[in-house]
Amino acid sequence: MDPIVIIPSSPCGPECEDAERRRAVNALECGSVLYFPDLCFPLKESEGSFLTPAAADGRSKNISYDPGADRVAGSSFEGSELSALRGMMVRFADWARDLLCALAPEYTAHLEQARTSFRPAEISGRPSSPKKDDTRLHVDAFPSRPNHGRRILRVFCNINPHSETRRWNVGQPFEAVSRRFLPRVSRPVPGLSEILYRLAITKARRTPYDHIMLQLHDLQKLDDDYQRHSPRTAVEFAARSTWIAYTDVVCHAALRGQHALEQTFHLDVEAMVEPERSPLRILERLIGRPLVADGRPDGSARRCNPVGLRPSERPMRLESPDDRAQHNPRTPLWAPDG
Ligand SMILES: O=C(O)CCC(=O)C(=O)O
Ligand SMILES: [Fe+2]
Repeated sequence: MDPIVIIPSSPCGPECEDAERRRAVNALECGSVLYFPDLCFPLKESEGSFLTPAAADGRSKNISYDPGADRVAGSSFEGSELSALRGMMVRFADWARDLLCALAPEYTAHLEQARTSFRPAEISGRPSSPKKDDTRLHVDAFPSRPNHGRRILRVFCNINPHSETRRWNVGQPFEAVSRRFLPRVSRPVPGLSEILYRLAITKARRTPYDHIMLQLHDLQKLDDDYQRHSPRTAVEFAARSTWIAYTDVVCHAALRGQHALEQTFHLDVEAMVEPERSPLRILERLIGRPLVADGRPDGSARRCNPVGLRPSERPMRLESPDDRAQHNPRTPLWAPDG
């Protein structure tokens, strides 16, 4: 798998063959970042004035637009300036959706638009706690927004007006990350998912999948040795370029850069061309049990059959050496929440 796949032309253009499009979607689902060096969201001339850190209120990392509430948060702007900023973000959200639909028509009916974000601040040198620090390698998982296995698909544009690149590191494939950190994933505290939901700390109940993804995110960011030594590829995304990634499997760190737009979409695993590439299915294969049965909206359980795996793919038991001393070794460390 290539960490980065460069797409020289727009996927919407007539010059792009269907076979090329399918190759690109396959690479995306396998965990590559699709990079469009010659494609970018067109800003209006008047929107150039938004490209200043002063556009943000200083309290939040990014300015965000919530399509459900039709509201911008995290900006210092007011009145007509705020409306114009909202207009830019709504246009970017539409542009990002059109791009994805042109690239992957099979996703069209299933894309759920989540937040849009505008990032006018320089990344490097920004103070942050290690868990919130996106300059450290991580896969994305949102603490307050459990997604029950749905994919996190994101479109980024570098809209820097001074030709400055945005620098990322892209780390190991998701399965390697999982194999490294799963043995350290602790059992969820019984009942915690329900309490967090009732206190409105989370927008939905965390499923076992959400618990594991959050732990992978935190364990990665908190592991200094991993941050220093794990394999990675450095990438410079040029000014006026676009990139797309499933950031729940692409291990990434954003090191440097200023002025970007980002649009998040969610997608059901079943809407993928190859659902087996999803982090949900990869984790279920490694662990040997369903991980969202509790969280499925219809309450149904899905079967997970690890039969037929190669020896290297045998289900892992989530145990740490400490737990082994205290528990029957046949008891998995991990058990359903509740
Ligand atoms: O701002 C960026 O370039 C990416 C930061 C990041 O890790 C994220 O948004 O998940
Ligand atoms: Fe991230």
